[in-house]
Amino acid sequence: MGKIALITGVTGQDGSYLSELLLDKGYEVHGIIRRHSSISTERIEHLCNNRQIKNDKFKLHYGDLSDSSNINNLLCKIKPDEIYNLGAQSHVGVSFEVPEYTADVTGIGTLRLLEAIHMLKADTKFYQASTSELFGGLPKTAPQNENTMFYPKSPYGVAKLYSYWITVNYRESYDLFASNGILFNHESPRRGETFVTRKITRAVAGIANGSLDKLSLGNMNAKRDWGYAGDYVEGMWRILQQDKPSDYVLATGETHTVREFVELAFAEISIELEWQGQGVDEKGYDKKTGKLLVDVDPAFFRPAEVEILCGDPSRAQKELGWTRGVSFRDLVTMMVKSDIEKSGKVEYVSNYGFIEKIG
Ligand code: NDP
Ligand code: GDR
Repeated sequence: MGKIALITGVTGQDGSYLSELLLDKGYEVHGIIRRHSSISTERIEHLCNNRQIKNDKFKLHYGDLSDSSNINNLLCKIKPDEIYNLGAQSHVGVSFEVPEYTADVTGIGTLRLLEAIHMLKADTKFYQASTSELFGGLPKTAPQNENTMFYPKSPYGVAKLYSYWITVNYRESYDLFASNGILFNHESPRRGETFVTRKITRAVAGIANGSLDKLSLGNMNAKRDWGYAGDYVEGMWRILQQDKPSDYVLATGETHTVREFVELAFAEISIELEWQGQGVDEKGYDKKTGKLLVDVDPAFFRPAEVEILCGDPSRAQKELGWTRGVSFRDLVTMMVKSDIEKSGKVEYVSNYGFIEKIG
């Protein structure tokens, strides 16, 4: 009989790719979805409506990481072999606006799941979606690996630090199979519209089709280690297939500035940018036409910033046999292409995702 997996955050970027992967491997996949005033299952719609996937293979349940009775009931009912805890208030910038909520869902939500496994004495393997944001504020430590000191720089990072340690603690205290994947940034055409990569690629598509004039960003000097989400969900699964639970960094080992991402994205539509000014006055112009295409809006600066992240995935390469497949350049191409294809009706995402329709 196939294994049963439960995914929190199934409607998110990673939840959708992981569902596909596990269904392909013959799992019965259960996902927790929240009640929204409008439909939030866009990324998994193709799985819900796919006639090839029998109804009993992909099931959704209402729930919330803030509700322990709901979590306990679902675990009793589903009896999963594996739980992937991907649910979170996952936006670093927004976590400064809603710190308490972020702590509850992104931090204590993990405890609620672990405690349910422990109380039910279940033989369930647990994957925690840990993050490079744990390393945050120690720039001189890059490249970061499993032994690098943590120093989170946001309420999100601090909530994830709690989740990291409570996962380790339940493993050590109660012998649970509980592992952390410390994942560096991973993106895709399904990336949320308010994360910087997708914001850039959607804006480039909007500029290409004439529905948008310019792109406004925050800190373009920040450096990130960006990979492709489809590669990273394979790593999550491999982490739970090991003989022993442990913690692994998944990363590309390369780092690039936000500005480099912007330049490559515009190059996809044959625009070369020329930069003038610095800091909040920095502006990017079309080298050929002189048109202003990129500027800086201080509204997108964060109260504290993580300047550089670059992961060292050697352990995952050696022990999990995992490597990233898609290069940085191919990732940019994939995302711009996808947004151009979708850009019949481009919407502009303003500060933290309030959507203003243009045209
Ligand atoms: P997304 O923001 O795309 O998805 C987050 C998911 O969490 C959504 O399904 C969302 O549901 C769900 N969620 C939010 N709040 C709750 C709640 N209270 N109860 C239950 N579910 C909730 O994130 P990603 O897919 O990009 O990331 C997956 C996980 O990995 C997250 O935990 C993130 O913090 C972590 N991570 C991500 C990295 C990345 O680069 N993508 C890197 C490292 C870690 P809804 O659709 O209803 O909003
Ligand atoms: P991050 O991703 O904070 O790394 O968290 P995000 O794409 O939001 O920011 C990356 C960097 O870009 C800078 N930046 C901007 N960011 C946004 N969102 N919008 C802007 O306009 C903008 N301009 C510049 C940011 O300041 C930052 O330095 C993501 C999330 O998926 C987390 O859940 C995950 O844990 C980490 O990646 C690893």
